[in-house]
Amino acid sequence: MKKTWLIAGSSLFIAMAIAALLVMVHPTLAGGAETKGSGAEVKVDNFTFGPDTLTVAVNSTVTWLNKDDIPHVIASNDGLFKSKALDTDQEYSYTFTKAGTYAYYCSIHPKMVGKIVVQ
Ligand SMILES: [Cu+2]
Repeated sequence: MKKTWLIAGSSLFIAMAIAALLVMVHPTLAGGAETKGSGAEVKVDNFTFGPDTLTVAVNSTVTWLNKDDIPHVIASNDGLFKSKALDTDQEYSYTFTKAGTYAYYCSIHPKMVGKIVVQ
């Protein structure tokens, strides 16, 4: 009886130690309390950005994923960020460290426009 408790207790301790270690090693888990949304995705499909307006918290990383079978380039209107030409299933990420509204477009197809609102 006593031995069973000892085994249960030590395996619980090991599980907690592993959990603590994971939080320390994994920055997105550890930073979860400070930055609300740490990651968000915009899908590029059928010549549109989905969603065309995305609202994220400061220090969020936005990833654009190209699901079209033709290349697209993610370029901010003010030149803050610009991807290389993204082929199918390629992605581009940018981390927004300041609040504001960031308009962007596809430099190959300038009619494709979107907005990232950082607050
Ligand atoms: Cu394009």
